[in-house]
Amino acid sequence: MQNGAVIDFELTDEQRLIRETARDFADKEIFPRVRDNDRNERFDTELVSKLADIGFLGAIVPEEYGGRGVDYRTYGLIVEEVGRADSAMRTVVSVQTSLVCSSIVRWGNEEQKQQWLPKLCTGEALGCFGLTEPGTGSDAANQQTRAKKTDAGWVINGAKQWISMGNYAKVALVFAQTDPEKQHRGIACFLVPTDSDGFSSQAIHGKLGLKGSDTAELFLDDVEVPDSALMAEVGDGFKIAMSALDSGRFSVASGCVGICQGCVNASVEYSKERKQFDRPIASFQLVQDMIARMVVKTEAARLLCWRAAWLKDTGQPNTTETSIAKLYATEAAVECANLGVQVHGGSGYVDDHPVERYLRDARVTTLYEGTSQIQKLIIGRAATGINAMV
Ligand code: COS
Repeated sequence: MQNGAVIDFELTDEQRLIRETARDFADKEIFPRVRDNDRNERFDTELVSKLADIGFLGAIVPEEYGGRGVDYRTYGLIVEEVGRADSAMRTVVSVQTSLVCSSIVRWGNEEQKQQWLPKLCTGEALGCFGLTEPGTGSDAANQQTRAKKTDAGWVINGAKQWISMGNYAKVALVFAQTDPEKQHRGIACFLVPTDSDGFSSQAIHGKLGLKGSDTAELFLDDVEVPDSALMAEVGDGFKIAMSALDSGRFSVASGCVGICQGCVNASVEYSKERKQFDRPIASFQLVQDMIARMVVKTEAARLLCWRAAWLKDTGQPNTTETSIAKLYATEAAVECANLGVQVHGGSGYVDDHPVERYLRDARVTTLYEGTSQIQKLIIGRAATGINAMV
């Protein structure tokens, strides 16, 4: 503990109210549409607009730029509720808020903030985060996209892979290498309007889950941007990416708490209704074992997220604690969803119940925004002082 700050498990009245609003929105607006969107692989832009209208895109952005100015604890509560209803919509919230908006808030100049944040918060513009490439995943510093200085600004060439909202975004944060010899210290981050000449995208289909989410490959073919598109300094790009992921991993983790809670809720309800051997299956010890395991994982994941949020809200270093929350919550979501299907038996294998979707949607969370293995290496490095990544 620093500065005499203490973790308070009580939510404030405002936090309770926002959580109730988010819960209500999730139940009334998202849940009724999620199965159809999932079945039809539909990116529901109307629902995205509703998320924006209620203030859930860019909630942590200061009010002067169109956000709600809430703290991370409150943001996490919103993300949990959205994630309980639909991970595809939760991905929209996470990418827009954590990867895009929080980067501009922290690293953008006044002009860039004025240009993009109000539009991102109202949903007038979606944003995407162009870090991962076809050949560059965990080794994020090894960017193959190149940015070359010209008299008029910069020319960018390269490709980006697995980019959420890449087909709908109006602005892309594009990470590009300016001088390969400088390695990660040569990377720059650009705010690239997606209607720039030479910028194109292609949808990626055939995903296991997140079928209601838009996923794209981006192509940058001699894309010209002015100097004003550069965010912070040349060479700050890697730090921008890592700090964005500090926020993004928290958001993914909070969404996974929502998946875990959704599995508990669905499993408790189903097991009390479903009868076998003349008794509700909830009365069987082996079913209660599965439910108890889900409950414990849910609570533990939530508390790890709240700890990470508290560190962020009190301005303390939190990269390791965010990785701990991300690792635990994402693995917990996969385990809870798997247990949820087991509690539901054959009924859990079809989409009349949410658990099969939870399982498919949870699976990507141990991959994106840093695999579980990357989180372990970050945690292991912090614990031992030895970098096992080189
Ligand atoms: N915030 C700000 N700066 C950070 C930071 C953070 N959270 N973490 C690291 N940095 C800075 C460091 O301070 C260091 O700065 P200097 O160059 O001034 O020394 C620089 O970034 C390099 O840091 P580090 O040595 O930790 O980098 P590594 O090359 O060891 O990082 C990992 C390797 C694996 C941690 C990183 O590449 C990573 O997170 N990979 C996963 C990428 C990922 O999550 N991809 C998913 C994309 S979104 S779907």
